Amino acid sequence: MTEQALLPKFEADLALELVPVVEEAAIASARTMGEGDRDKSDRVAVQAMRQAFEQIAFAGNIVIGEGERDKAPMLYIGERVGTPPEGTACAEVDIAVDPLEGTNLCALGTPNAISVLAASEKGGLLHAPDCYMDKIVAGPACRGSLDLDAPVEENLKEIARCLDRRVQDLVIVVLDRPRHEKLIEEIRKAGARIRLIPDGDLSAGIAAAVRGAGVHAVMGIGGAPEGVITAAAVRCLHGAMVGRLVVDTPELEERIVGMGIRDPRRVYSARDLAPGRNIVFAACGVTDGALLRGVRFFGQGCRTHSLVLTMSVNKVRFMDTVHMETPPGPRGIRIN
Ligand code: VTB
Repeated sequence: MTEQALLPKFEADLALELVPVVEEAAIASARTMGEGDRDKSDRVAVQAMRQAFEQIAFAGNIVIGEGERDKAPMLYIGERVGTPPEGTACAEVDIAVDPLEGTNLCALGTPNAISVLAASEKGGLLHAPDCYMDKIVAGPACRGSLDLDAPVEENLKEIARCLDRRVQDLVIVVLDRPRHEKLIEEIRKAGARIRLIPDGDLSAGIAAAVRGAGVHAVMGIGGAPEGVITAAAVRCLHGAMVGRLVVDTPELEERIVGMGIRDPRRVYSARDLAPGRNIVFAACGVTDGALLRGVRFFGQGCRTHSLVLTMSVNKVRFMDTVHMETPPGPRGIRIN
């Protein structure tokens, strides 16, 4: 359960310190955009993110990362990151990372690849297994109205009612996967509009939790680790989310129970997935997307666009940063 909360000032300071971590991972992977090598794009993002963590004077503990220690050389679950200051007591911070969310998107140069992390006090983020999660994500108006066990049409009617519009006026994001054939058919039958995405249900979830992004909900099955990070953002944005692990084999069920999850079929809310009192969420665009611009390189550096959310310190920050590689020449630094 949630241990001692961090101080709000710590949350605010940490948020700003964590921005370079997603920025560096985004810059490194953006350099590989379009190379068609998703593993390389991911690898350089992980490397850059890990190095950037070292610059922060804190005691970070990876709770969602690249996988188990023996399979992931870096940012594995349980890895300690950061450089805790010597001689002073330092609050432990749990961290969930996805150095490159949408490896294919980056490898192909298509929209919505991001580098992302969430941080909270110890115990503030569910240690989700690397399996699938069935989810519905929507904005604050839909809190308490989403039901994973209800027919698709009913959820859509509820979302439409909460948003004071007709079902036909809704845009629902769904990952383009064969497993969603029935879901897509039911959304179509109910009359809502659909945006099929090749990858990246995490950034779609953030878009659904804010107004004006042209997305009203995300429905369907995606990664559970991405689900926890989405929940961290949703909590900061006061949005609505329900999720349930997809447990389809006895082996997986055993693994999940072994991880301390008593009821593998439990329906989680955003608060259950990210119960922390202090939450920091940071994302940086790799390729251009609905919410964030991708990394733009120019002669003497590059420019990044990040989103930073904090929960107890209620802030949504967009950060537009010019990274200068060398001292600018006589013509100065280009900023757009
Ligand atoms: C989704 C998607 C991610 O994984 O969570 C997906 O949003 C789920 O796995 O970008 P499948 O690809 O097996 O459907 C990603 O595609 C990659 O992490």
